[in-house]
Amino acid sequence: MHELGRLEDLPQDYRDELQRLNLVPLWPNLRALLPPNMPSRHTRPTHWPYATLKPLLMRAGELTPMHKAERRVLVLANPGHGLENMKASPAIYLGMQLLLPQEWAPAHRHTPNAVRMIVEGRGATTTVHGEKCPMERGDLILTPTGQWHEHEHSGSEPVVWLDVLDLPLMYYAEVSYAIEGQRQDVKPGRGDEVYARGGVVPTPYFERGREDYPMLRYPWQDARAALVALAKSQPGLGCVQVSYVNPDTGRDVQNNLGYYALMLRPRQTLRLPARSPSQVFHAIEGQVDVAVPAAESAAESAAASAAVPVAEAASEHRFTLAEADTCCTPGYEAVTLTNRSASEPAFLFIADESPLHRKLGVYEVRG
Ligand code: GTQ
Repeated sequence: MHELGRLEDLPQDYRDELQRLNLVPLWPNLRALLPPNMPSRHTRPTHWPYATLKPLLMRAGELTPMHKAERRVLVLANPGHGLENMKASPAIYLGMQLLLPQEWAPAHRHTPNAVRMIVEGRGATTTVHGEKCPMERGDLILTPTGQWHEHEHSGSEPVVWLDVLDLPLMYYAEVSYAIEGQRQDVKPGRGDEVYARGGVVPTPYFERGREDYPMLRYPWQDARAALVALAKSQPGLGCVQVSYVNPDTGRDVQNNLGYYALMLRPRQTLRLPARSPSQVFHAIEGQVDVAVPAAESAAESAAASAAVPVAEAASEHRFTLAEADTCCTPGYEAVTLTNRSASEPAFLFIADESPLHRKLGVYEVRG
């Protein structure tokens, strides 16, 4: 690939004239915009241990009352994107949210899609679109775009959950905003009861009544039971994983981000192939080693952008995810997961950008 002309090669008066007229020559920037074979990625493999995060979150509970926070959240920000940009990856925002007993996080709705993965505590509920969803460890609760939601807590211990939103994408597209609202009226009925059994769903006699998001709460005990049954039924299956889907359509549960639960058998090592989407891993049960190999291409792209020291980009990243820990990995890299236990399975919650990549037509598996 031959070298292209640089900005410095152009006479100053020409450059000044271009700038005055809001014009930019492409060729000095072409390789940065369209790097050979591999996109440049700002997403760095990053680990947020719960043991170090939790005391700071609890301190936020003392320092900042609810009416001064509205949402009491510490954002898990990827340093590769700049902490102030509050992204875990190009499309994924992660936040750890704390609700203390008797607190209420007031109703609002917004354009970004959100989910909650409950980390600890009991007795809190999230009311989404009039449906009151209990929050228990490992449950996944959806807050799809535009739907009213508020969180309240009538238990006695702090409740913590992981928020996953497509906020960076919405913000980038200049469509991110929120509307404040009143306390919702709770309607009877729960999607997780209606859709409690896989394989049978309510018959849609009256299409008009059908909701885009028929199920808002995915109880952990059901997802876990599905994984255990899958592992038992298919002893040779390497990747014991389930996808969170819309039970009426079988498709991804939300528009842009995909959600999955993975079981690793005792001592199992699983190599996930290099695929285009960035991923987030959260340990629900067990301890899991995560390895992202040294990437030659990352070193090249870092050298090209000079944003990251080459040594850092080129080194292998290894984390041990303890229970309630969270990490993220960049796209186009293989990820190897190992369950450290010789006797117990480990369970991970995964979020990724697959639905978005499929819509963009850029979803890739590189092996
Ligand atoms: O709970 O509604 O972490 O609106 C960020 C924005 C949580 C929420 C976040 C939000 C929420």
